[in-house]
Amino acid sequence: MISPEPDELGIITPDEKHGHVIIHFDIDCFYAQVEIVRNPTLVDKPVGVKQRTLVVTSNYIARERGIYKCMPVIDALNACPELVLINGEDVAPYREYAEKITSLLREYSDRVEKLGFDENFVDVTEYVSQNSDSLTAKEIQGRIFQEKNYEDIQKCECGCDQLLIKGATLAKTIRERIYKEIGLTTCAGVSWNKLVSKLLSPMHKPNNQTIMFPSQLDSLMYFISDLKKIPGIGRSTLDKLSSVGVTTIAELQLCNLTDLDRIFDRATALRLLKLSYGIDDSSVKFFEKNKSIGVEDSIKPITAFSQCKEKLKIVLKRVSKLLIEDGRVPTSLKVSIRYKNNSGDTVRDSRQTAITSALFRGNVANICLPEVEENILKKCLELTKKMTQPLKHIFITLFGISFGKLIEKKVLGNSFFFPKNLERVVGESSCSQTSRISDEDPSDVYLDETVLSELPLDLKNEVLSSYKSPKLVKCQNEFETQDCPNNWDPEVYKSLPVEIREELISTSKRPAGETLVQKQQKRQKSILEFLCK
Ligand code: TTP
Ligand code: MG
Repeated sequence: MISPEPDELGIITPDEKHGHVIIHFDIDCFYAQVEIVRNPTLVDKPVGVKQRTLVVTSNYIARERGIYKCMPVIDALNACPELVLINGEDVAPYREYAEKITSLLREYSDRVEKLGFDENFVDVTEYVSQNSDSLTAKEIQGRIFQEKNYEDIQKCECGCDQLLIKGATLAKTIRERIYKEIGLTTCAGVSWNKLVSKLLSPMHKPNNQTIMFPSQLDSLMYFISDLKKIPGIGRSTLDKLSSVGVTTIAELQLCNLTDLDRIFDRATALRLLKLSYGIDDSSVKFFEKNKSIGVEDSIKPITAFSQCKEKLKIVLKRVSKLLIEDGRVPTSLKVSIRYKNNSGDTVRDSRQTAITSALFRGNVANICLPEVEENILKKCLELTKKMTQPLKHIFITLFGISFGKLIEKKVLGNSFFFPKNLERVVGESSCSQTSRISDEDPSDVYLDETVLSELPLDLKNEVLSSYKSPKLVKCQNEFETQDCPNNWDPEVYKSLPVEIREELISTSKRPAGETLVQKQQKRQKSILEFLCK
């Protein structure tokens, strides 16, 4: 053994700070539960969800009858002939439910990090600290790792135990809400770091939660034992470790950094050593919307280019639904195909192109309009053509359409201009480049330069020529979804800070303001109608 390096080994001794409360949520038999919520008559039946030839998950009744994840359909039906099998190849409903859960979790923290479809980390430290009194419970909710009595557990000097206990109360409350409001049962792990919470959450499946305290960390890592169970240690890392005879957590703990330096860079070596001790200082990431929205469909082979449009249309309809739910406007389009190349190998390819957000006329829901749909299909076909042109024979077995570079609708982004008496509001909000607008002339029209620049040239000229002397302004901030009073443009209203909105409401009640606003709204309506022609 080579001598340890004290500075770095100092970092990996189990003395990390325990100031955080991190909950890992995992939905029980996710796809199967969603199917049961959608069809409650299935509740007492063994239910499996299949994709192609595999049962990708099943409810716990089916699991008791021998069904396991990714079991071949044939074997599953042999093991449990009464199994109700549901086709789960369309993942849209699962996505919808996953999003419902994420948005509920976001009520408790901005730090909500998705892990796959049905798992989320939530850093609830701030919520727990701010709601400490209401989370004080007589007893610890859920189970304690290894069924210990809290009284027998060595208490941590930093006082984090109480914070974690309150975190467990919160985890229970959240799980109850998910069940009541969305209909799904979940498991949860409560601890001070992501790794430990993730390792704890499946310990009492289904519909339960597990908490652990820092003094139990060594026991947890000893109990887990298998390196494969540590998230963040993937196949290639496992192979490298096994090449030097390391296959268990205990063996990894015995390594020193210099041993690991031979096969990993220093940062990776350090991270691995820390993980083996249950130390994970990665923070829960801030919630981030998906970077792209897409759907892929396996299809019966098609052998002529003329058949592509019909298939692409089906995929486009599905992805459109997701896009509308999301609400952001895409500015890139990608088409993927799986096909046989000229050597007869099945391969995948994709091509993408930029699209202008003006295509959607300010609202992504317009993707359903026949002419918009047709326009996008045309682009999809062009991309498909680029991929299939070199082929001697067409043999396509999958189509995918994905929209990317999604942008939030900007302030005024789909209203094109705003009522003049918003000028002060605009000045005070984050539209810093907006010029101050005079109060005097009610006939003034203010057009959003950014939106205008996205229009095709002919439309842009038409808009500009429709108004005597339009003033161009640039707005850059993005809006949150909020309620809007009847007499205001919702998109503009949504962009404003709460206090400004309150002021706005009172301003809009003044008769003089009302007339001006109404005038401007009329104008706004007409321009929108003009654009929707
Ligand atoms: P998991 O969380 O692994 O499983 P689960 O939620 O069904 O069951 P558990 O109670 O053990 O948490 O996966 C989440 C969903 O992902 C699952 O419902 C179906 C889907 N899935 C696949 O599509 N392919 C796969 O190979 C696996 C394992 C899951
Ligand atoms: Mg799950």
